[in-house]
Amino acid sequence: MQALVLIEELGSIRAAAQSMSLTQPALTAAIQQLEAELKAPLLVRSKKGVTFTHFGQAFLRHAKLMVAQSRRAQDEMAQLRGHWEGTIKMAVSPAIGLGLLPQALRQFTLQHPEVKVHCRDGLYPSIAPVIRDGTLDFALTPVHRVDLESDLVAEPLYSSQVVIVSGVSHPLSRAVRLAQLQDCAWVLSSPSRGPGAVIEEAFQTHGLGMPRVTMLCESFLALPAVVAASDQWVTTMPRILFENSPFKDQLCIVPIEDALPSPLICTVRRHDLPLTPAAMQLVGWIQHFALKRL
Ligand code: TSU
Repeated sequence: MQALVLIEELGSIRAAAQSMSLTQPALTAAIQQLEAELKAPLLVRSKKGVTFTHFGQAFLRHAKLMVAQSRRAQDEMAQLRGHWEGTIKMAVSPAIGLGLLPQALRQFTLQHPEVKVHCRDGLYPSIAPVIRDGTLDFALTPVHRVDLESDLVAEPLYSSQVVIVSGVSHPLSRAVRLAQLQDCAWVLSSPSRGPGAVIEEAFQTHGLGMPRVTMLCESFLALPAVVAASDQWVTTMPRILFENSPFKDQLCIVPIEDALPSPLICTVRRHDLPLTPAAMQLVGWIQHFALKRL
């Protein structure tokens, strides 16, 4: 099962075998044995590489969850015995990555230097599939509570502050009403249902039509640079991203007086996969620093 998960992740049987310190023929034989047991072909091998059959894709969903469960079970047993080792896999939103995470990780790694932390960028809902399949232990991301899928649970941490940002020479960089920004070219920082959609919500609340979205930029590394490079775009971003942007001197906060929604940042996990003791401690540090902000 682990091999199948690695084949999908790494894109080849050879790479998966290498990463498991097996020979390619040994791994191929193991997969053939599994296919015989399941009476179904899982993989199609061709010159272009390896792909999953529809049996393979269905089986992979179970395999991912079982591999993740087994990792968690082993980590939990070790941690309950007082051996603080294993891995925590999580995703964070930009506001968390720049705000609470550095302090929380500092405390956590002082306490548990042997626990590996695997951290990636991610926002709900795009991150939901990898929480659902067990790849991630949890994500720290804004969530619309009404929008949360029923197999996930979200515990609120704090509300993120969002600002409207343009390049310094944008003709409407001093606008004070949302209505003035109605004809602007907007860069959305996430698809609808993500926190970038706060601007759509704000326009609706203020009785305006939908904003004119000309670009979707899901890279928070690129977003400030893209907006800074042009005098035609406006966007929304968490205030902390603006404050810490290397392009800050080419950007400005548009001083809109109409209220903008504040995305609620939550810890999101599968409802039936409890956190390991180590993951609980890391979340505990994040909650600790979230409370100190309030
Ligand atoms: S954050 O979740 O607070 O980082 C966030 C991301 C993107 C937007 C608002 C807030 C637009």
